[in-house]
Formats: sequence, structure tokens, C-alpha cells
Amino acid sequence: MQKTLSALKRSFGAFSVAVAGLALGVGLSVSVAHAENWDMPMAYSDSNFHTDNGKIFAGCVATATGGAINITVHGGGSLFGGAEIKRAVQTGQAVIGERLLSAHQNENAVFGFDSVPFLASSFEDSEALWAAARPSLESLLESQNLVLLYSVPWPPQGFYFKKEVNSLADAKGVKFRTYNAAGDRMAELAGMLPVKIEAAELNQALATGVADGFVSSGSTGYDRKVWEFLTHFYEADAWLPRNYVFINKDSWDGLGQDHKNAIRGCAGAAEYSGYWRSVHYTEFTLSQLAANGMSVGVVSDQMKAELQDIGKTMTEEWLQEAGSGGQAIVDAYRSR
Ligand code: PCA
Repeated sequence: MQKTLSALKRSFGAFSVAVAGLALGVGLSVSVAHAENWDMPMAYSDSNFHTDNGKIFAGCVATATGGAINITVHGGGSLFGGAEIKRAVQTGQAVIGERLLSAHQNENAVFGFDSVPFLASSFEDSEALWAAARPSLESLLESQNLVLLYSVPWPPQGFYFKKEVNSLADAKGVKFRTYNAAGDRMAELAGMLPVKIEAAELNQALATGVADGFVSSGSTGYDRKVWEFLTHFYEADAWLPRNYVFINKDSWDGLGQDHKNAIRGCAGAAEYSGYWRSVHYTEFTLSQLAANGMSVGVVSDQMKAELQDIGKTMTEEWLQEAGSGGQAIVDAYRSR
């Protein structure tokens, strides 16, 4: 067993930490009478891979702590809506939660590092960018009474419409649902009319004509069955925004080292498996959009060039807003 464990550790990097965490959990004798029960609000649908990954993480923590910490995942914004989750965890209304990192871009531009158009538009680049940004994000969150546990990217972002769109001129004036400041700015520069809406409210917005298009991945289009309202998905690979799971710092500081190790181990495993689930979900969800009657394809060359121009403007704007902190992330990413 010992030999098998160390072989696993050598081959699986972050995943090995979880194996160690689980092994530790098996050896613990915990009185479940003192079990802690934590709520974990998450913003995306119960069927989504982030949410499912969060449930597996919760199961891992229960096992690795010998039943001392039980986390209940509340998907689809059912306990707190997406926009409320960070504050809820900061203030201890929930111990742990998940949120879209770039949703906090208005608070501090550094949070938007993952939504700078075309800075990182593949899974590999997204991981390299995350490695460059992680230390800054950890300290930024720590200054807000939060401890970062793990982060998983969404698939690459594209555009949904109700009609064929081959250039920005075709998209002009479209009421366009976004989920962060970068999406708003991109829509604005493209001549569309941005409206920020949580994924959980997307269907209602499409059904009532509040939005006739949106930015997202194949994943959210599939989760929300948007073929009921829209006809086209254009792959643009504009960016890969990340979700992150975080815990209230006071709660974290109150944990014993064994439980911290167990949670860190499970978080490493969740980051690793979440990444691969996102990779595999990409093709699956695009094929499902097509199977349900949508036209799915890459943006036209003209549209791509127009979007890249917008990307240049937005990169300059972001670097200005994010200051030396943002520049340090980009430098670290580019010098890899
Ligand atoms: N889905 C989420 C964020 C990015 C994505 O692919 C959404 O549309 O809200």
C-alpha cells in the first residue's frame, strides 16, 4: 500500500495531495458528535460540472476528515444568488462557497485577469495564466477575509445569437447578456447593448426578450437548453473565465492542521479533476447544441479580426486599471 501510494504521488502531482489527505482521514478517529456542518452555496445549475465537482470535493472532505466536516452543496444559486455568495462567505453567513472570479472585476481589476480578451484562449494557456496569477489572487482574497481553495476554468467563451452573425455590423444593437465587466465592455465596443444577468436567470431573460444573445461557453448553453430560444453559437475562444472555491478565513484559521491538510488535499484533487472535466465537457456540449438544432461553428474571419481589435483596446484598458499588479501577472505569464 505504501509503495502504491508513493508511486501515485510521483505520477499525479496535485492529485497526490488528496491521496495523502484521504489516507490521513482514514487514520483519524473523530467523534462525529462534534461534526461541523457547512453550507456551500454555488451559483450554477445542479447539473453543471463545476457543481458536480463541488459535490465530489464535499464528499472527499467528509471522508478525509473522518466525518468531522460535512459540506452541503447548494447549487443553482438556491441558497445565495451568485452576486451574494462572496459577501455571504466573507461575513460567515456561509463558511465556504463558489463564485466566478471575474465577477469581482468592478471591485478590483486584478480579479478580471482571466477575462482579458485573447490573452489566454486555450486550456493550456489558461492554466499558465492561472499559475502566474494565483499568488496575487490568494493575497487579494486573504485581505478580504477569504482563503482560496481551488479554481476551475469554464470552457472557452463564444457568442450566442438568434440569427446569423458574420460581422459586428450584424450584431449591432443586439440586447446582449453578459456575466462580468469584460463582457459588458466587449459588447459595448461591438455596438451591442449589454445587460448583466446571472446564468440562473438566463432562460427568463431569453424568454422575455430582455436578451437576444449572450457570451458564454457551450457548457452554459447546454445546461440552460438555450436552443429553445436561440439558433447560433459562434466559437470565439475569447477567454476562459474561472470559478473559485473559497472559505471564510476565520473559519479556516480555527481549523486544526490535520483538517487543513485534508481540505487542501481535496481541493488539489478538485482543481485537477475539474480542469479535465471542463476540457472534456467542451466538445460534448458543443455537439449537444448542434444535436438540438443549433448552428455551431467558428466566428468568421472578419468577426475574428474585429474582436481582436476590441481585444487590443481592452487589454490596454485592463493593464491601466489593474496597475502594477496586473502587469506583474501578464509578465509572469508571458515569461513562462
Ligand atoms: N458560463 C457562465 C460563466 C462562463 C460560462 O461559460 C455564465 O455564462 O454565466
